[in-house]
Amino acid sequence: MELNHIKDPSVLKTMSIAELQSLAASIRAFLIESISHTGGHLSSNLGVVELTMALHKVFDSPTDALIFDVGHQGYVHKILTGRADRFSTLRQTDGLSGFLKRNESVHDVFEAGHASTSLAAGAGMLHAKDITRNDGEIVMIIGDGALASGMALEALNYMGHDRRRAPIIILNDNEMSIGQNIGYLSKLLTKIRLKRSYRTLRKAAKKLIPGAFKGFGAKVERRLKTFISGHSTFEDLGYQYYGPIDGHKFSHLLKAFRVAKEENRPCIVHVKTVKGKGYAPSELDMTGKFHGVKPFDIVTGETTTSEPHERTMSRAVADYLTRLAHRRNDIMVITPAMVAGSELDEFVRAHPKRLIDVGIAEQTAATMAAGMALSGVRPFLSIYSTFLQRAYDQVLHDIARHQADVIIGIDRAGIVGADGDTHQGIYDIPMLSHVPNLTIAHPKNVAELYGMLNYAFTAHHGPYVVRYARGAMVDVEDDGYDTTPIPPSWESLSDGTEATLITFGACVTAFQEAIQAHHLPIRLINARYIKPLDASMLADVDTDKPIFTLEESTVRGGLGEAILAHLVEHDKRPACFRMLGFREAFVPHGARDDMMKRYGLDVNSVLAKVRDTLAS
Ligand SMILES: Cc1ncc(C[n+]2csc(CCOP(=O)(O)OP(=O)(O)O)c2C)c(N)n1
Repeated sequence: MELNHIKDPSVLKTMSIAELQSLAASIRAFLIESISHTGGHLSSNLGVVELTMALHKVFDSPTDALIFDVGHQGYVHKILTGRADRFSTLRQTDGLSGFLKRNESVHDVFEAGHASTSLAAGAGMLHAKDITRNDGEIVMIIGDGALASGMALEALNYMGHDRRRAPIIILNDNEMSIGQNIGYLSKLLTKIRLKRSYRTLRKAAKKLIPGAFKGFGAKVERRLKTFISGHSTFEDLGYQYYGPIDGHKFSHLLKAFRVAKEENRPCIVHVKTVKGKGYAPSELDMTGKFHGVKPFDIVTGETTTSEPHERTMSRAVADYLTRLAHRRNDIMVITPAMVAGSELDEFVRAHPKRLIDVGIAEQTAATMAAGMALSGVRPFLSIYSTFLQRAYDQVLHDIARHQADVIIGIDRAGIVGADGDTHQGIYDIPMLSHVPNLTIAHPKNVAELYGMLNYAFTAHHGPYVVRYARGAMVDVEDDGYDTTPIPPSWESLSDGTEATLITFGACVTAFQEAIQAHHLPIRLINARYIKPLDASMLADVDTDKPIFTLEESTVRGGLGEAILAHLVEHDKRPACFRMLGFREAFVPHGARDDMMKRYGLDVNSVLAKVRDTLAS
């Protein structure tokens, strides 16, 4: 069947198992081929081909709401809901989103990007049914990684208590988060899977050796049973439990989903899938390399873009930490499930006991860092800007209030590109800049990053935040490691007298080059510390001439507002003050450069604005 011809999931309704299997094979081949060109979330989607098809066969979307947690595994759902023809534009500017989007399809009932929201969203939809009288089912599809997060566990606890409502939770258990899963819940799921094997074993043993489980055998069996008692945990929480089901066998999936549909109390269907199913490099991947991929060669599995060979800021941070941990034994790194994303694999190899991956648990990661710091260890909390949003209270209440010596490395600060609106790193400055005791830095390059880290680890007391962007930074190799510490201060990089431009990050160098090349009469200030402001440099800024601030962040609550407030408070009212950055908008997915241009924040657009102001 031509996948482009699928307009909606009704095509599945009359299909036989053989036809479903054949379509599943086509979908898998299509995913591998298409993602090899565009990049995207490969493994998670390959794992849920049969699962998603079976859901769409048994349930009637959108009357029945299918809520996909995160949404990164929603590609099969997209194909079945008429979007196969747009896959060549996946995650590109103005193209198909890599997550579910309500404006793409009526079948996308709830959007995400951050993990573990599906159960709470479903709980809300269940309550809404009391008023709307909508009688559709509410089906939540969540991975074993996401289920272990606090948000998911809270909603699991909440929904289990109400036996009048009938949420259907589909647990997609592939024993993996991005990389290997961690925590007790993953052990519990293993126990449950073992129980199934045990049942099969017991049946076989009874057939072969009558009386196998009498006397001493019975004792062994009792022991085994106590060990393998995982399933009752879900039952104890109030759910009818079905599983584990083979997630690649249509007959099993269809049967289980039909039973769940008839159930009139909370139920969980535990589906066992293989992450990356059908593509060997992806099936064998234990580190998360194929979870989210760049364009790749299908035969070798190797990336076809040059980017990975370049040195990223994440990599520079990881290299620094790896070397530092050789010198100092009080350094620990904490990450909430992002070892691969933040390129910490090398650190783990070098210092396996010094990295703690807490799973998708940003709040726990932040408070753990505080606890560690107050116990004499120097933790580096490595966290994406977007996911730090989950841990605002923990940063404020546990880290900052205690003046804990935690260094927070904010990865993916700024525009992130293909992941889009749910992942943009443009909210952490407003979120953190008003928090007492925090110092916030953002280097323009690797050398500056190392100078800041040297300062943070050797001279700074209290919490220290260092932000760095996604993408390649090729300026300095490891020899920058011993760079002189850079304490809070700004640097003035050109001495033009007609206007001042204050900014930070990688764009500083681009502006410096453009100002020099075009002999522009602009004073350029590198505000490498967003907090504290450099009061002595601000005292020296010419407020009779236009001042521009530029940040790859939201303007409200950002650096520009802080500078303006400071100047006004110090009786230096600027004649003309323009704050450039993102206004009230969620910035969609697409190439970073495209987005910067679209919002008028690229070097050329900014300099054009400065020129216009000077000319007027
Ligand atoms: C709050 C939050 N933290 C981290 C992530 C990054 N992330 C995306 S998918 C994923 C793993 C999810 O694992 P699982 O739920 O088991 O789904 P799978 O991909 O294995 O199917 C992680 C950590 C995220 N999206 N949201």
